[in-house]
Amino acid sequence: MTPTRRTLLAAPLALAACDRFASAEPTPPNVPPLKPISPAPFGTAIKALQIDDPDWVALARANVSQLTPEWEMKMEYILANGLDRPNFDRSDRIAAFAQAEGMALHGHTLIWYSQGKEAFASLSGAAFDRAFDGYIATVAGRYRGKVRSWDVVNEPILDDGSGMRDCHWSARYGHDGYILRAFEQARAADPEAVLFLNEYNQESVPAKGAQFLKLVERLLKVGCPLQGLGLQSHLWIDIQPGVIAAFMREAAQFGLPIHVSELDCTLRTEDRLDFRSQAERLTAQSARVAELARAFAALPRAQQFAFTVWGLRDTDSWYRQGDKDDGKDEPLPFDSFGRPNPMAAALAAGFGGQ
Ligand code: 9MR
Repeated sequence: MTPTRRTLLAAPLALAACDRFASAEPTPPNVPPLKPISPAPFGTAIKALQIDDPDWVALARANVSQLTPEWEMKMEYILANGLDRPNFDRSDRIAAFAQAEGMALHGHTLIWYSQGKEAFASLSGAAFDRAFDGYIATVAGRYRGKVRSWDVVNEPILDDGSGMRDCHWSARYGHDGYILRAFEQARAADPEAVLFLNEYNQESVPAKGAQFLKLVERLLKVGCPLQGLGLQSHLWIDIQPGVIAAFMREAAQFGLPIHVSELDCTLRTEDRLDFRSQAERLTAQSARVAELARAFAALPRAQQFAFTVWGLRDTDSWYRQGDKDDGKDEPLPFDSFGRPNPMAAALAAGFGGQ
C-alpha cells in the first residue's frame, strides 16, 4: 500500500511512540541463530579489528559459517605500500581466524574499477600486463586452499545500466577483455576456488540487471571460467515488491551458483518529505528482506552458494561509519547490542518459506 501524503504528514506524531529510539523500545524479536536455518552457508563481512571484539566473535560464532573480508583483501589494503611491497597482515589474520573457527572464506575482491589506479599509474604495455597477472597470481595463489571462492571482478557495469564502466583496466584490455583476463588468471592461480562476478542493483535497476545477464552470457560464450553470480543485494525499503524475486529467477537460468553476497537494507530514503516512522520503515524493510530470503530458498540446492550479510550489527555497517552515520539506520540483522532486529526475523521467515 502506498501511503497518501496526508498519512505521511500525520505519521511522525502518531507513531513516535513506536520508534525504536523512543523511551519504550520494542522487545527484540525472538529469532533462532541464522546459521542453522539458512539453506546455504550464512556469511558476514568481517574487518580484522572485529576479531578483537568478543561480542562480535560470539555473535559470529552463533550465526555464521562463512566470512568475506570487507576491505582488507582489496588492493586498497594489499597495495597500500605499492606493488612492490604487498601487505597481507590483516588479510592473513582474517584467513587464520576463519580457519581456526571452521568458517569458510570468500575472497573479495581481485579486480575492481575503483581500486588500483594509483599503484598501476606508472605502468604501461608489458609491464602493466606483468603487474596485472602478477597481482592475481600472488593474491589468489597466497589464499589457494584457504578460500572457498573469489569475487574475481567487482561492479563492472554502469549505474544506469547503459553499458560497461570505463576504468584503468578496461583502458588496456577492453570492457570484456579485462574481465576475461582476470578470470583466466584467477583460474590458473587457484584451480579449486569458485570464481564469481559480483554486482549490485541488478534487481532494482532493470537496465542494469539486463546488462549483467548479457555480460554473463557473453563471458560464458567465449569460455570464461566464470562459475558463480554475486548478487550484492544492497537493498532499500522502496524497491518494488516482486522485483527481487523476479531477478533471482532470471539469474538462476544460467544454472550457476548464486551468492547473495553483501545484503543490507537501509531505512533511509532520498525524499526529504518522507516522514514515515522508524516502525513503518522497518515493516517495509522486513518485506524486502523476506522476499530475498524466500527467493534464495526457492533456488535449486546446487545453486545456493551462500547468503552473506554486509555486517552483523547495525553499528558495523558502512552506512553507520563517519559522516554517513545518522545514528538511526538499521540496515543489518542485529542491533548495536547484538540483539536480533526485525531484519533477522524477516530472514528466518523467508528461509522458512514465509
Ligand atoms: O563496506 C565497505 C567499506 O568498509 C569500504 O570502505 C568500501 C571501500 O573498500 O567498500 C565497502 O564495501 C563495498 C564492497 O566492497 C563492494 N560493494 C559495495 C560495498 C559497500 O560500499
